[in-house]
Amino acid sequence: MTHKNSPPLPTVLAISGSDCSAGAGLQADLKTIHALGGYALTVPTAITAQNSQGVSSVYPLPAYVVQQQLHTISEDYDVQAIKIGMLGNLEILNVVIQFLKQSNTPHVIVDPVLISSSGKSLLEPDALPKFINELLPLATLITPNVPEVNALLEGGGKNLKPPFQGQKGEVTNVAHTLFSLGVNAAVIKGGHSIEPLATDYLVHPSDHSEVTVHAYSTERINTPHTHGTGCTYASAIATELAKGLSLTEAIQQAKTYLYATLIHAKNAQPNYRVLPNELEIEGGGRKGGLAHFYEWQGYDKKAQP
Ligand code: PXL
Repeated sequence: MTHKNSPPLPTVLAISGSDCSAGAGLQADLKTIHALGGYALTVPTAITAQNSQGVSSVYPLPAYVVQQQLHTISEDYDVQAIKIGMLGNLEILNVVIQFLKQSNTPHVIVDPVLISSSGKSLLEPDALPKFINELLPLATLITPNVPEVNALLEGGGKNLKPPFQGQKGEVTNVAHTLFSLGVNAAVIKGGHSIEPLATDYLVHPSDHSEVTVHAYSTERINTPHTHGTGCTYASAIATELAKGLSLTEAIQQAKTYLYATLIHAKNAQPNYRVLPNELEIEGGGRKGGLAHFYEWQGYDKKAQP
């Protein structure tokens, strides 16, 4: 009997830290990649203890445990895109660099997460020079926010004065500086910028050392539930690239997905305990995760944050 298989799913390898609250990190990667129709392979680099109010501790895994996972996966799977988030320390960074050097995966997206929004270090500072000089050039695309752009430029000895604020007029100069550090292409995210819209700028080099800039804008969404937006965005871009979309189309699709997951986030929260400050601060000061499966779970489609 012949059995016709469906085509395989676009296969994305996510290398990042575990977030036990499932808002950010590897769990956000896994949800995003599957919600968008891909298959996620998941290699944790670290275990974090965290909830919607912040990260309390970070435990990087032994580097050989990361290396073994990458080796075993690459023996069996043909990966179309790799998404890299939290790496934790220098030993794990070294393992990932060695892995990328012998991999032929066409799309490598690095989300340069250096510190969590609650202030915990997600990459030990002694790993930053190697992260900049050796990992970034192996990425086909990086996805820094405004503080991360400044941290990368400073770590690479190219800090701008005044620092980058995320405005359109600054983007070309910032792009040239990132390219001088070996960056191949970047989505500079506008979530933390001072512009009225949330505008992200894709920058990549074109002929005659010019910079090509594409802008992607949405209105800013007023919601406290933004935990995992960076992880989700980078994973969504990786999945769309794994499907075969062009870079500009993949970013547009990912931006549209991210917007929908933010708009519906209020209606996709777990049961929280009632805390003493609950009555004073709306949401109890919590920063919950996104509505990754907003299309499937019968959320109120008209609900606004
Ligand atoms: O959003 C950055 C990030 C990435 N990876 C892990 C995290 C966080 C932020 O909390 O916990 C594991």
